[in-house]
Amino acid sequence: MFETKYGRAACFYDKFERKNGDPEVTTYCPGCGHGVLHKMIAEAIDDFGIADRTILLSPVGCAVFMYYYLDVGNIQVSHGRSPAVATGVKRVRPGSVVISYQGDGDLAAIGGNEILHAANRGENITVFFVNNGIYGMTGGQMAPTTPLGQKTTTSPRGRSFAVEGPPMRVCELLATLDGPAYIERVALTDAKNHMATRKAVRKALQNQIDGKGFSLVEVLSACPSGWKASPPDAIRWVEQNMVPVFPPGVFRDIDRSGDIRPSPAPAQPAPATEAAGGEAASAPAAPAGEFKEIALTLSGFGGQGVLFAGVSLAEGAVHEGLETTWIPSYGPEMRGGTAHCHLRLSREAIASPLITRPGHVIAFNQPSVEKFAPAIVPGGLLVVNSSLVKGLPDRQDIRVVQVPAYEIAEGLGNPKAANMVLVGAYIEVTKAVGAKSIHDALVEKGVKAKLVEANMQAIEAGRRAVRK
Ligand SMILES: Cc1ncc(C[n+]2csc(CCOP(=O)(O)OP(=O)(O)O)c2C)c(N)n1
Repeated sequence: MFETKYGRAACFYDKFERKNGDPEVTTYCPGCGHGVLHKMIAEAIDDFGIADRTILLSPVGCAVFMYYYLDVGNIQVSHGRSPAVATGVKRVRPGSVVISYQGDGDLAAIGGNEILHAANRGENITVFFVNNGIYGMTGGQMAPTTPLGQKTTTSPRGRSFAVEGPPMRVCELLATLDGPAYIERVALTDAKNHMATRKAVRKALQNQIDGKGFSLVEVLSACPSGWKASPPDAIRWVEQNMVPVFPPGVFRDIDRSGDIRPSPAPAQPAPATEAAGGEAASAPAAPAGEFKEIALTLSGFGGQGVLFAGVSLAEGAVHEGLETTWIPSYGPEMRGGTAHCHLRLSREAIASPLITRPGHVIAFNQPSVEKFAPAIVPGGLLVVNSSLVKGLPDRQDIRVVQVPAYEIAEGLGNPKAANMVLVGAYIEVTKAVGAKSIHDALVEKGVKAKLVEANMQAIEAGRRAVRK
């Protein structure tokens, strides 16, 4: 009458490929709750047929490598920031099923603020909160949820009300907010409670699919290694010491679909991007000026004016009404360290300011060529300061423009303006931004008239150099 099936949920990878790891086993210790919860989540994903639209946020903590196990969309988030990232992901991809998976250190300590506000906003996401009463991964420090009396590496005499304060009950706390739709606490102890956990996992995912709103399931879970107990003893410890402090139960179960943003039909797969490496970058083959988006990296050493060159281009682009991002990156040195900045100039909203494969690079010195030229997308552009750059990359698939920026700037009697010579050469080749826009933006920003004039002279000299 019944058929018993054994096997792994389909949304687990066949092999858990990772550096220095046995691909047949996970990173979890015997008796740990993480693996059991992963299994329940994976089975629910299979049964609901949502693997292709599930986006799983792996935490910092013992479950950090979740992306090695579940074959879904995976994002690894900074410690505690998962509810904020989940909010962003869900809002731009409302048809996806977004899972924030967090430990008690992650959710209740460093990420206390994020969870509180995501819950209060009633984000239509699913949060699985693994409460093992300690920081497992880092060796068993006290967490906000450590029960009174429990000895940890940072409360060696046992947690006391007077010194460390009492444990925090997250479900009860969040249930005081109006935002959440569903909050339940379960415990991975005996078979009955395993079944309750399985049911809660499914309900929390189904709620999101149905657009009912914020759902959180707290899972009381054993940490035999962190507690220095055998797996059976650790499970008994959950029953005897955690359950009385954190009673399982449903703290909220309502339908918030009328109050929150509607969840439309499943998101379509993202269209293929035009640049290599899967990154939206400039369309290098497009005629000058006819771009949809440019991903540009400027790089040199501190003191060369790399960041100001980037700012001038960015401000000019903003002046033209382009969507623009500018991210600087530099060492702590005042002079002589490395300095780069990454710009995106786009006719559409910019998905991410990060650039790993630039379409265009302006290299102010030789190390910048070594560092960034290999990453330029095929068909891209490399503008080099040939006053300093003698070795060019061995690439036939990009265009290289050499500009003796120092000599040109010296010819103007202003060697410091070599950076703007390179800007001039760049805009002449690409028509990315008009020289007048840069001029007007600098004036608007309150740059002194004399400086604006000197910069514009350098820009014009750079333009002339490449026209020749
Ligand atoms: C910003 C930051 N601070 C601290 C750490 C160190 N760290 C790594 S895991 C962890 C605690 C995780 O504990 P928990 O969320 O309870 O997860 P568990 O390992 O118990 O599953 C900490 C503090 C870090 N990686 N990043």
